[in-house]
Amino acid sequence: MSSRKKVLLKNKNSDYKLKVIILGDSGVGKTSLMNQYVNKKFSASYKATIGADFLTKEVLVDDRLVTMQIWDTAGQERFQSLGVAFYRGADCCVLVYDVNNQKSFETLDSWRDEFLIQASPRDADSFPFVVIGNKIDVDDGKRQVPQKRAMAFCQSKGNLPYFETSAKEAINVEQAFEVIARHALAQEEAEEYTGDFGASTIVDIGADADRDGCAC
Ligand SMILES: Nc1nc2c(ncn2[C@@H]2O[C@H](COP(=O)(O)OP(=O)(O)OP(=O)(O)O)[C@@H](O)[C@H]2O)c(=O)[nH]1
Ligand SMILES: [Mg+2]
Repeated sequence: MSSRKKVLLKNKNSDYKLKVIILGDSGVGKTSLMNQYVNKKFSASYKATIGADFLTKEVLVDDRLVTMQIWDTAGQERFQSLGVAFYRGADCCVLVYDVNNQKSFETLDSWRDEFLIQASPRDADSFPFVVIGNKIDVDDGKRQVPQKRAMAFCQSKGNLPYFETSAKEAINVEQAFEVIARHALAQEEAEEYTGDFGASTIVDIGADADRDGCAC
């Protein structure tokens, strides 16, 4: 067994810090999704987000403790850029629309483009986006975007994971964020291995540890 093993050692508090950014039109439920996920609360009253705000949540991803910093942005300010610094270092971008609002679906692409311009990730094609169609609890008759159409969009953008949720009824919210965390962690690790080591250290423990019965 001659393969050399590389182990990524993190600093003492060995959490991974993951930055997740939620984008989408005003009123689609970005704040509600974040509140449902982090605080398990839902409010029916609408209070538009101003600028951006974040909540953190610690989660286990395959036995690794990660801290997700979830940034909720204001849909009303889509053309007022939050600035390049805000997007920098993002590990996953969540694109939210309202399944009962066709326009909020049609703007997903421009939210995605905007993110890629601002964040300018090293590899735009592989950057993890997750798409959420929210408010599925609303009367079926009011639905404007068929699931098939949303799935076709996600497929055309490189097979993006797609979830239909209700922040109100807590449907699929946990599941969506679990996948978001997983993709964000994979992205963070990929970035570290491509040279942005930050406070981490790569230790090459070599082949010796694998060798059977030979101390040389
Ligand atoms: N029925 C239903 N209503 C929802 C759901 N999610 C959010 N809402 C309602 O939709 C309205 C807008 O929700 P927000 O979470 O504030 O929307 P937002 O995307 O954060 O809006 P901005 O901050 O303006 O960008 C509020 O009245 C929420 O109560 C849902 O899953 N089902
Ligand atoms: Mg909001």
